Amino acid sequence: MRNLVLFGPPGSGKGTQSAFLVKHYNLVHLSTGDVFRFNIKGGTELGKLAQSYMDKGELVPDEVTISMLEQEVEKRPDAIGFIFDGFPRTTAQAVALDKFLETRGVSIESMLALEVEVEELKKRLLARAETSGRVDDSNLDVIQNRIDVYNAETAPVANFYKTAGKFKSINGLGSKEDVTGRLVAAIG
Ligand code: B4P
Repeated sequence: MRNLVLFGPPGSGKGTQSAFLVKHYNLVHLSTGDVFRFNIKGGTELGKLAQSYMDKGELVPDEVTISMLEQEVEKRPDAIGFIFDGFPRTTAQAVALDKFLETRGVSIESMLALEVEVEELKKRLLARAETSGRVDDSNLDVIQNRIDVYNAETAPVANFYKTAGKFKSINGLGSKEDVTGRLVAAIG
């Protein structure tokens, strides 16, 4: 089973690149952000809870996110592998994911970390806001908070995969196709 973690700051291209990689490798795409947005749209209790954090650029609490992620994996017993997009975002989530996969006799193959400088991230998110209608993309203070939360809580997750020898750094600048080419070369 091929399980990949696509990692990087907000706007680094995780969702964009996942769309290509799932087709290329025939994997299931699991974006925690997409699942939260689906629930917000549907007005579920989970959606209401998630929205109160997402609109401010904060992370949704670990226990909620971890249990949701596990349920999503369990819905796909047919999968030959997953792309985890936007998960794990904290070290506690990374530890929980490892344990969960271990109970299923599988593991993460590698973490692919998209590296993009801050000014480019802001530019991309503000451009997306024009069409996405996402509250968390349209306000520069919220974007800055998302980047700060990433640096404080999410960036350290890379060390977890570095220690395990599974970390791969990918230059996320350039055209979407250029970035895809680098990812495919790194995945092999
Ligand atoms: P996500 O949905 O994961 O949102 P994101 O980080 O903004 O998306 P992504 O990185 O995939 O966007 P992309 O660059 O592809 O998370 C949203 C929120 O959900 C979080 O802030 C948090 O509140 C919550 N959440 C999610 N997961 C969680 C977890 N595990 N724990 C707790 N909370 C969680 O796209 C950005 C734009 O850039 C697009 O417009 C795209 O077209 C453009 N772009 C991409 N590649 C480009 C390139 N090479 N050149 C130019 N533009 C490019």
